[in-house]
Amino acid sequence: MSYIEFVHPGYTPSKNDLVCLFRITPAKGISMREAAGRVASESSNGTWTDVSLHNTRIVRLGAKAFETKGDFVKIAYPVGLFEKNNMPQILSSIAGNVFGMKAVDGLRLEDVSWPKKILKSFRGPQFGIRGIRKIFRVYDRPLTATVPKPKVGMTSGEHARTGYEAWMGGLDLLKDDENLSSQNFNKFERRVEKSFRMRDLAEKKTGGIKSYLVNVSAETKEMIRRARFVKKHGGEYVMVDAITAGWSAVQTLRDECEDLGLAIHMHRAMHAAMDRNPLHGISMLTLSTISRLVGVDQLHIGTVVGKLVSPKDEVLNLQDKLVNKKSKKVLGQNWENLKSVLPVSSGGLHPGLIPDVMKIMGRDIVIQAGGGIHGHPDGTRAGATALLQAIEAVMENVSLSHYSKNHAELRKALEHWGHVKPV
Ligand code: CAP
Ligand code: MG
Repeated sequence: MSYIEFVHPGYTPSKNDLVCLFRITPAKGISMREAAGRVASESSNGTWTDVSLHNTRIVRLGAKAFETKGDFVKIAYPVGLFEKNNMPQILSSIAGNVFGMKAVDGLRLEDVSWPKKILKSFRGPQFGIRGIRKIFRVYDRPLTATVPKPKVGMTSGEHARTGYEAWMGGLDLLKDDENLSSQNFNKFERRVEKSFRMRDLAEKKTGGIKSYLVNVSAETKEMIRRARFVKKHGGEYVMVDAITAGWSAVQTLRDECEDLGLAIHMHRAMHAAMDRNPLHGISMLTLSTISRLVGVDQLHIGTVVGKLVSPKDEVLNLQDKLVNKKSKKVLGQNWENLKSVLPVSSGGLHPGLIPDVMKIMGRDIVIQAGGGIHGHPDGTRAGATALLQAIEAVMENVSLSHYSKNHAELRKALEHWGHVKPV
């Protein structure tokens, strides 16, 4: 089949088609129509030359580039091209060789709309936002988390004590950093045992419900062992660096977490290697749909105002894809009965930025601050309290400066960082 046989202007996708939105920068001498045909061909069942085997079944499995607007092209894929519940195979098709084609100077997978037959073959989130809130019995404010900083280097005892201080300061969640796993100075088992002992003590003293996002990222069988260890020690969550661990590993972890009843917090480390270039790679929006399908319960989506790139329109589109039953943004998506994913705002946050974050993202989020808590002049516990006070001020519709008059921890945080937007 020649490339042009994969171009079908005016085709209307069937409800069974998977649809991709690509941004295509054709190579010199290649028209957009030819580039679209090449992308549709290479990502489905074509190749650079005609081949002898050519029958209706094969033709029917070919993708169809059916709409071009500027450098954005929509391509429809028959569901039969894909294996259900097999994320690696689906991505090897729609997000595989195509990125290396000489016919394009740039190619970015902007969004994917998933047909019901594929959607239903994945587990989706176990808890959803409602289920997560039920763990803490906190329904009206953002959940709060902190990562002990320096991100790696503490012993398991120092880590657990930092967690205790944060929980005693009022936070809901302790979180491992993305590159903390089981280094010699902070072995996984020791950290889990000590941190949950501290958690139990903090719960007893505060009367609040506390939990811990334990990073189990590792080789898949080891991740399963670590998840079981967390469960044995009374944990409610595991955390996984899903992009560096790999989607099939996350699918296996998701299956295990169903049996263990553990929620999954997904860190997105390495996403910016794919999504930062507006002309080439895979958008965070696409990655967010994969994350909801595979079934994480919480996902980092940026802050707009913090230290890492996260444009406002992207953050709002991500919230639409993760939270709503029917997403409207970009390609839209009816998520059927798949539960929602709780967005996490993190990266350079401190109390002075909380009003901005909540104004943009609302209250159905997790707010994570690492440096913005442990860098507080009076230490971790005061930093945690200052973060909660900033949230309380927003909830009561009071300015931070006014609220800080009777809240010393917040006042100290504002004196120290003001409203600085870290870079
Ligand atoms: C934040 C963080 C998170 C980033 C990840 C860090 O620490 O722990 O990994 O938020 O980025 O290591 O930088 P701070 P994103 O609170 O001290 O900045 O949330 O955008 O995926
Ligand atoms: Mg981190």
